Amino acid sequence: MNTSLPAGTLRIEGDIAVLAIQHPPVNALSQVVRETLVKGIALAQAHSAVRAIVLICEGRTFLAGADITEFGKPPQAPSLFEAQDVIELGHKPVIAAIHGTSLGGGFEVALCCHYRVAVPSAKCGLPEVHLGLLPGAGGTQRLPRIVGAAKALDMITGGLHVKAADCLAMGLLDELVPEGQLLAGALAFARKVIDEDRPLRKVRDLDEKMRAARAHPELFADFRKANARKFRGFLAPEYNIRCIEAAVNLPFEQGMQTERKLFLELVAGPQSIAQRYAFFAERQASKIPDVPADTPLVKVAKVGIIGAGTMGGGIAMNFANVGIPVVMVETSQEALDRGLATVRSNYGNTVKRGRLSADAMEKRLDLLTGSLDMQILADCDLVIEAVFEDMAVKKAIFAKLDAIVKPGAVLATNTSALDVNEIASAVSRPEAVVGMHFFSPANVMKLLEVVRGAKTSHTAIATAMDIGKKIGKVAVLSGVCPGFIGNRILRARSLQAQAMLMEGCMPWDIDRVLYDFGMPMGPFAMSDLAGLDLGWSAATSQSATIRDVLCEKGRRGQKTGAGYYDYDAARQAQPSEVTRGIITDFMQRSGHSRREISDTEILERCLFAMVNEACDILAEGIALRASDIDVVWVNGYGWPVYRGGPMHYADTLGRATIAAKLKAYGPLMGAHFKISPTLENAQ
Ligand code: 3H9
Repeated sequence: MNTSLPAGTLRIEGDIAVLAIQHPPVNALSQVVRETLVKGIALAQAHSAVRAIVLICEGRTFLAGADITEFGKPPQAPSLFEAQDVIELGHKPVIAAIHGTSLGGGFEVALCCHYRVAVPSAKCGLPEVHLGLLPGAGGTQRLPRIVGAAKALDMITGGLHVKAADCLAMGLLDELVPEGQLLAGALAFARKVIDEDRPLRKVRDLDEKMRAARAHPELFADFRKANARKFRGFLAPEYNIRCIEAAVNLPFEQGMQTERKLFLELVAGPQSIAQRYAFFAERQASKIPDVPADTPLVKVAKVGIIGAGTMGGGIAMNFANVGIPVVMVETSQEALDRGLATVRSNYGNTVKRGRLSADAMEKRLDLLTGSLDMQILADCDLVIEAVFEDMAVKKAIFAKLDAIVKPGAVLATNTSALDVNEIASAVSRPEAVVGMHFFSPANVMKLLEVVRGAKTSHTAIATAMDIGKKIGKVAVLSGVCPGFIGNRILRARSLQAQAMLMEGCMPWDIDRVLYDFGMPMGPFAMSDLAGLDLGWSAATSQSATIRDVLCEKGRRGQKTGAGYYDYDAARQAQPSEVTRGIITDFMQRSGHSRREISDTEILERCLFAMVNEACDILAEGIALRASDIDVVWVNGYGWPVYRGGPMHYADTLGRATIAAKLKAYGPLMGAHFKISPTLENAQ
């Protein structure tokens, strides 16, 4: 018997009912899915022949969570709780059959089922924390009852997607069934449940693991302390911890009430609103209006990288990590050996930390080869140039590539600021040239700016965006301008920060304000980390800037033990009297006098200058949409995601308010500063 439901079907096969949900793309728990669950389970329960129910999903995944687009809108019946109760409190066993990702509300539904089976490739998790939320459908109460409080803290505050084998080991799954045979495996499991007359197991009734946690109340304080740095500024991790504490200390129903109260507070708060915005902004960034989704792609089976320095090596690791062979080309054996050794040592550190097996490391290293001969790049599908920022050098390399690399390949430059059009002018096929700007360390940072030149083809853009996703990056399209989206905005901030040094601020005053706002570090700490001598030359330096003087004195950043800050042996930064002296001297020489600058002024001038530049970037069409700018700053520069990004932040304050403030700062913003027309005209 087959019954059609609003988002799926109920099929009865002898004494087993199969409720199959179908709600593309990810089977999110929208109103129709909840209705389907309630109706489908109730029908199966009412059917006299049915003795067990299998809940399965069509398409690429099991239920991937609540429908995030419904948050903030009036609730529509039935609620998720109703659907869960129909399952958990029903009188027939329900078996969740999981493939793809069972996440958030989707996993919370699975936890209400009496048994759970999955294919080995499946993953389960409660990732709500990444949306500034907590699992609000019983996840914080049920999960610890199976895995214990300590593991629940890790899994929920980390928002981890846990592999099926690990879920099985923790008791979250009852059985793994062969890949590709989920339905057959789930039916066989259901058969066992019926034949062995297994009980209706309800997670809510488990207490053993909670008793064990009650004997160690210090667990929570220790966890908070150990993770204080990681959770800095975020509200959701703390709320998740409180819920798990409630699971340990309170009866189930009371724990559920705590969870509900804290969930409602989070979902209405500014942090979750910003993080949900960031979730959709990231997905939006991959869509380019004039590059259709079906644009033919170059199949990237082999990658060439020119330059085995820090950047080249880091970029190469991204491809080896996903099984794509990479060849790195250098000009000297020494540089090549050094580059390959750095990659090996980076992988070695990951193995030491237990995040990669030695076997997997060797497999990745096997995919990485080196050469001194550019001819080796002839059969590459994608070549990425990652040498130092010198236009003449880059053009010479591209001219050579043009003669060597097979037709149809994509030729990319990792420049962080140079004109991609000029680089493309060195080849006879400018349509193949695209910018792929990775951020340092390139094997870690998630952002990839894909830079579209005037002649870049749709295929080159689509291939760069697609391969970016495959190597785990968040790719954002930028037009050509100095610094592209990210560094151009960074420059606007740096100009204000530098100007304020001449008005009486010290680097650590400015860094502190931006750190307290939620940035991982301020501009001066960042310069020290990158190295002050980046783009600086001892031969031409004439003590014209504070940086010049610092570099001339050998204070070139963290690597020399001193820059804007002094560094101790553990690389801890300390305010520096030497730097203070240099700045004071500069102020006197240039006739500047000191004035009191408030933290508010520091913050506003830095951030509003960024917003202003971002508005120009948008108006010029360098960024496709405001949210792309936010994606760049969140993923490439550590803008706190709970504040959405500079453009989202501007909208929360009101663009007109920002324009008014900028006008009020007037000449302080600098002789060349102009309020962006879009900001000026904002209502
Ligand atoms: C929750 O469950 C709260 C409960 O605890 C409490 C409730 C009371 N809703 O990422 P993709 C869209 S909170 C709506 O590109 P992939 C997405 O926008 C939720 N839409 O695919 C995109 O749309 P478009 C907890 C969603 O294969 C399309 O689906 N769950 C949702 O790379 C494809 O997405 C999560 O946090 C959603 N929940 O990755 C899981 N999910 O095509 C969030 C996706 O128009 N989702 N969309 O751009 C994910 O992590 C990934 O989407 C997933 C698939 C891993 C599932």
